[in-house]
Formats: sequence, structure tokens, C-alpha cells
Amino acid sequence: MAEIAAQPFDFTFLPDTIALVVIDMQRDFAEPGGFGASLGNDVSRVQAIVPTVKKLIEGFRTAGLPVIHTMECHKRDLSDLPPAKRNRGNPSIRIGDEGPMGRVLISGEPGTAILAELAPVAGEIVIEKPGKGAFYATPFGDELKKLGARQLVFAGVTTEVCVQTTMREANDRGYECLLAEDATESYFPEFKAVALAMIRAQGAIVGWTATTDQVLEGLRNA
Ligand code: TIU
Repeated sequence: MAEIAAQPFDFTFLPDTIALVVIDMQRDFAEPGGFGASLGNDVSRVQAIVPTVKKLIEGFRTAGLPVIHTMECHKRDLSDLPPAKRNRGNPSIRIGDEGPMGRVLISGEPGTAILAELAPVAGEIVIEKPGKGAFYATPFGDELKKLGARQLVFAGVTTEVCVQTTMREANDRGYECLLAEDATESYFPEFKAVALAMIRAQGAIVGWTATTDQVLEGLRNA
């Protein structure tokens, strides 16, 4: 057993059963002209965590541990996009519309791609997901079972939407979840702060939080 110094208390893991899950570090959430910006958000907050997410990914790769990437996106024919999602929020461009980086949040479009600095390498699992949570309507759960993963470290965006939804889904499926505090971001600083607090409240009711350096130190000592 190895440990990561974390809140609300140390996170215990087995090096054979831990994996990194990087949620939705896509151009559509980080660059002007994408989905995040179309909802009226300041995307520079997402850009700012890219070096930290990269450091975390490289730490897992160096340790020979699995890195899984998710992408929020939809089929070209929009058959997996409920009207309730497409019509939400009165955005300037809706999901599936043609934008400056191609069709917004559509599989295969330039804007849907993972940021070049964080691109998956050969052999890493990439999950395309139509929902906020990574388990819904995807092979994510089966892939985790194949890996034998039991503990998941999370990074990515946004903290209180796709990251927290996936952590809650993972909890209910028996995974122990840790969120890397400085490798996740929200468009709303107050939502990030409260999401971190609610995740680790009540004795880690949703999971643990730790800094990227604490996670990497835990991996090195394992
Ligand atoms: N809008 C927002 O905060 N998030 C999303 O729409 N998707 C993800 O969090 N990936």
C-alpha cells in the first residue's frame, strides 16, 4: 500500500490499481470560439491549468501507469444529443452548429480535439462521452474493469460539471477518487472552491483532494 498526502486524510492506493482520468481538456472548453466561450465564459482560466495537467499526465506516464482521456462530444447526426441539452442556456452557437473551429462539440471536428499539449499518446484510452459523466453511454466502465483500476485520480474541466459528475458516478461504482486541486478548473472560481470543499467534506463523501505535487510524490514513493 502507498499513500498520497491528501485532504481530508491520506489517500491509500496500490500502484497496480491506480489510473489517471483527464476530463475534457478540449479546445472547445479552453479556446475562444468554442463551446465554453459560446456560453459566455472566460476560457483563460482553463488555459492556465494546462502546464499543471501536463505535469500530472507526464508523472503517470513516467510511472508506467494508465492515463485515460475523455472528450465531451456528439455524433455528427446529433442522434446522441437530446434537445434538452442542445437548447439549453441560449448560447451564441449551439452544439452541432458551425463555429470558428468547426462544428461545436462534434466528434472529429478541430474544436473538439484535446489540446495539443495534452494529446493522448499511442495506447492511451480516449472516451468520447455525450453526457457530463464519463460512464453514461460510453465504454468507460468496461475499460476501467479491463485495466483492473480501483483508485482514480481526476484532472480536467470543469470542476463542478463534468469532473464532479464523473467522480460521483465512479463513487457509486466502488472506485476511490482523488481530485488534483490545481489540475482542475471552473469558469467560476467560487464554484471550484465549493466543489473541492463538498467533495472532501463528511470524511471524503465524494473523494479526496491533493495538489499535483502531492500526487506525484505519492507515486514516486510507491
Ligand atoms: N459548461 C461547463 O462548465 N462544462 C461543460 O459543459 N462540460 C464540462 O464540464 N466538460
